[in-house]
Amino acid sequence: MKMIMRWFGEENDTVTLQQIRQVPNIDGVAGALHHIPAGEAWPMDEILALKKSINDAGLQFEVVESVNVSDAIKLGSPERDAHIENYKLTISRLAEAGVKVICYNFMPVFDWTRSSLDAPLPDGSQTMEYNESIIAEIKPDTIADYMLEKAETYSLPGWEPERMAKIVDLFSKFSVITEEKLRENLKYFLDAIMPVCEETGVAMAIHPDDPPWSVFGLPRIFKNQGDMEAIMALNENRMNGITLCTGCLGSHPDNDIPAMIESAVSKGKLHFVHIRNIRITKPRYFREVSHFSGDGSLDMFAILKALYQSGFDGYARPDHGRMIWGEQARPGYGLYDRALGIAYINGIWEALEKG
Ligand code: DNO
Ligand code: MN
Repeated sequence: MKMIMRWFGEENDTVTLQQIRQVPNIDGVAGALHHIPAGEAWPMDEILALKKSINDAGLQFEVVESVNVSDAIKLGSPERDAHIENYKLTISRLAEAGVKVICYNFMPVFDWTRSSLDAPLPDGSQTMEYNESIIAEIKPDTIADYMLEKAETYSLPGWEPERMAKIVDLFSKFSVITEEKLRENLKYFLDAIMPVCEETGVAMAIHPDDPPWSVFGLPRIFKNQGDMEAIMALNENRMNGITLCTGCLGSHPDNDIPAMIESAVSKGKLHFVHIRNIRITKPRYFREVSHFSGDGSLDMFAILKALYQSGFDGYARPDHGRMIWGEQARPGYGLYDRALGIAYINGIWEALEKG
């Protein structure tokens, strides 16, 4: 298992590569060209510049998170073929730069959804929280207003001000897309890109829907093991694989994370793992907590044991962390709590290896 951290780039991250380099057992970072809109091809010179800055800090650049999939591809609208051609170009260019895994998601309109980005925990730290009763209040026809009102303090990925005008339009377009149709559109995308992945050795790793149930009435197709199996079966190629996010899938108590790990690894399709713990206090209400099993609802030892025993040899990263010790960073992505998470994972892993 290769340990990495997500890094948003010099301009977008409060954490430096030099700091990341000092985390024990760190191999590299998952990076991305965040300013390139979904649907466009990533320029080779910019990919190489990103690689160089990462390599110069003594770190590997083998995972990209994310090359975002455009709304046209998710909707299956006419521009999708042009966007897929661009995606294929990006895959080949990333392969040339030494990238092995691309993490992406197929969630309509938004990436992960939370009701608060800085909920207080009893220990005085801040964390992200999901409270269904707040989310349920937000209806598709009022969501743009809600986002504008919150824009100053509360900006989730996908909630960028420049997207707001498009949001209402996107909601109406996705309102006619069933889960079955969305899955078909994912298959269309995968079938088109798999030959390039096969040829270049780049694995695609889809991230589950976060939270793993429908929000704002939008269709969701990666919520549980059944969905995961269906996605892996959409295209048999081993390069059509999974990012297993423990905190995301684990926020639904029915999801058996060790079983999902075993299944995906046995098919050679687990390429990337996001490791994080959450505490569920009532259905559809959870808070992100430290990685320590005792702090949350997930048994981190059982999860790591499943990875170890199944012979997982892909990439792993701590997912979100709490904001601790007065750190100011983008929600979920401070240095301190994620570094603590890695140290904890390292300890469990060493114990597993040494029996
Ligand atoms: C949350 C994060 C996600 C992830 C994207 C992948 O759990 O891991 O924001 O990066 O969904 O495309
Ligand atoms: Mn994740």
